Amino acid sequence: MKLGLGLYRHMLTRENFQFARQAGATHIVAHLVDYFKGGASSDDQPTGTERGWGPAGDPEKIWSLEELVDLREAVEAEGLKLEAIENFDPAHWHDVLLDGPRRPQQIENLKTIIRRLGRAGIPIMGYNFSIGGVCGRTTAPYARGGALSVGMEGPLDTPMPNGMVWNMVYAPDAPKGRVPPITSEELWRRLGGFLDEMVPVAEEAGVKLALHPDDPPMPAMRGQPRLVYQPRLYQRVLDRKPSVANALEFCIGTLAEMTEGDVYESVDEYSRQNKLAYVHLRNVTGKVPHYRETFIDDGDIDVLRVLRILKRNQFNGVLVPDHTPQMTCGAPWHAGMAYALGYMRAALQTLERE
Ligand SMILES: [Mn+2]
Repeated sequence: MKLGLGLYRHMLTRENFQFARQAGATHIVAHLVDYFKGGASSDDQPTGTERGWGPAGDPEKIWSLEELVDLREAVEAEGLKLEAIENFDPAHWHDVLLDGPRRPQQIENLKTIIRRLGRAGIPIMGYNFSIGGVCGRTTAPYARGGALSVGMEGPLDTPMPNGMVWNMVYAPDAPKGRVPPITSEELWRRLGGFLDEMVPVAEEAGVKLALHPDDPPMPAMRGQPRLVYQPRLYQRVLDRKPSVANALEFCIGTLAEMTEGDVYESVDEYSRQNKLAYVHLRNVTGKVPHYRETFIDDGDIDVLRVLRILKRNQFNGVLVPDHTPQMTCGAPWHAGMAYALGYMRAALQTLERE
């Protein structure tokens, strides 16, 4: 198992690559979507508002081969490897999620992105097939010592306005109105179509598509169904299109927030199938719709037990701290991440010696 750090777009700098290396990481997971244009404080994971995180990216500008290669080289220049890109930009695939008129063109663009990742030598594309996206969470001093953290204080049923998907705004001038609700079966049909078209391209490009479960894992949010909100639903994704390129961005915190199943059994079941492209690791207390993200040593999950299961099942991919509480100091995000990385590094060294 290898240790990595996830970095938001504005953090993809030499300083942050050095920070990751100094904290013991060997790999980087990079976000190219900018979640912070809506005014969220620039280092925190943003939480939703009525307009979500704000505007999506430029629909006409899909990520170029050159920028992907430049990023990989910048990461490698600091002695690290670029393991994955995390998340498509809603500007590039809103009609894939919504089954809108631009779907055929957007699918072609996503295929182009996957081929470019392959050519750039980036092995994984993480994605979250979700209409509501990461929404309905709150930020408050939930964690130990009053550290700012993320949680959930009940369901969010406010329907999404037109022009919004995945908790971002892709069409600010969309006519007034609400995105019409769909059924769960329709959402699975859309995922199936996406996998049928994308998986063969990913196989050929040598890239793994890795699906994140719904965060928060509720059966519905904002009037829209959600895909993977119980551990067993991950299996449905895998069975829909069996392939080495149809894999999981395995989020242990989200699994622990689910109302069914057992987090250790889920880790065992999916890692035994060798379906984990990479792992998001964090701790949490409670389950949806009332949970709080905690420091990695301080929640419901026995993290060492999780890591032992991964080791036993020979998972040799990358683990990144998912989110972490912000620590009270001049660099709240970095201190939180350094704390999580140090804990994870110690845990991995302990396992290596067992
Ligand atoms: Mn996650």
